[in-house]
Amino acid sequence: MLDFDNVNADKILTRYDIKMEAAEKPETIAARILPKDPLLKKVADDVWTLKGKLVEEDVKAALKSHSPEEVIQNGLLKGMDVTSELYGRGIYYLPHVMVASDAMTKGMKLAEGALASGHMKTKGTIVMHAAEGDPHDIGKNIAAVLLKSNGFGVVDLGRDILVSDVVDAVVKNKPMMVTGTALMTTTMSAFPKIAERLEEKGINIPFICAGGAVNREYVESYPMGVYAEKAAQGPGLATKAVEGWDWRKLRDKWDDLMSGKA
Ligand code: B12
Repeated sequence: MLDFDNVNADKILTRYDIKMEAAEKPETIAARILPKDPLLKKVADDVWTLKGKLVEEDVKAALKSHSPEEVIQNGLLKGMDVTSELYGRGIYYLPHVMVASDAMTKGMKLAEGALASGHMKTKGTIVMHAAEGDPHDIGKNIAAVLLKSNGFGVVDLGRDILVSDVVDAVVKNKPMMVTGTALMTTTMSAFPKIAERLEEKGINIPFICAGGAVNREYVESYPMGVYAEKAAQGPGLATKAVEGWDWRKLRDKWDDLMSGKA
């Protein structure tokens, strides 16, 4: 049996990244990301400090003096940004991410409700999904809210969606754009299959692909694929697609678009 009482902690493998970064407290890291406005900061704090019980009340309070878009972008999403940063640094673990995302989703539902009446006619329809076999949908959900809050109509198919169901939904809804999210190396291969089947049906629309499993090089290796790194890039890509940019132009001008030059 191992005798933990006599273990010399100094002789145990040390992760130097965590040791060095531990000098910075989560509050200090958060302060760099959080908004200054006290009401929006409260909303963001509810997300990253995992206070899901308070989020609805605080979102309602913030909506009295801020637009739903502001509450989403500068409140809820800032809270999620802090969570991602803490997770990336090894300070937060998976359960923290899950609880924070749950708090964010609760707040999003309320803020989205306040948005709905503002956009009766949408700028265009977008079909969204998380790849076949992939249960990771937090990023897709954020992207969907940002697209909706920018006036686009979203048909959200959900997560773990069969390649054939994505293709059928595109045929049925005739969107101006389709998106896919893949966080697992085992699921990203669904994207070229979707592209191939869409091409066979003569469909030629931008297919925005995102998620930690893919990168720009991979996404540009199949027809229609256009890479997105962050949810906040969705509305910019969709706006250009509505203006008539096809997937080839979105690829060519990608750097300018992302740096705000296009
Ligand atoms: C949360 C999480 C889960 C949750 C998912 C909950 C949910 N509803 O999404 C749960 C617990 C279910 C889960 C399960 C698993 N997970 Co997991 N999970 C994660 C974790 C910690 C965070 C993912 C996340 O939500 N990030 C935050 C969001 C905001 O990021 P995002 O989705 O990438 O979105 C950003 C961009 O990609 C972009 N974006 C995304 N979509 C879109 C769409 C558009 C249009 C646009 C413009 C932008 C955009 O915008 C966002 C940023 O602004 C990651 C670790 C990591 N570092 O990513 C592992 C991770 C993805 N999981 C992993 C694994 C392996 C699993 C499991 C297989 C574990 C297991 N052995 O059981 C299972 C899946 C089992 C199954 N097949 O069902 C691996 C994948 C490894 C790989 N390369 O294949 C990771 C990387 C962990 C690791 N380091 O090993 N997981």
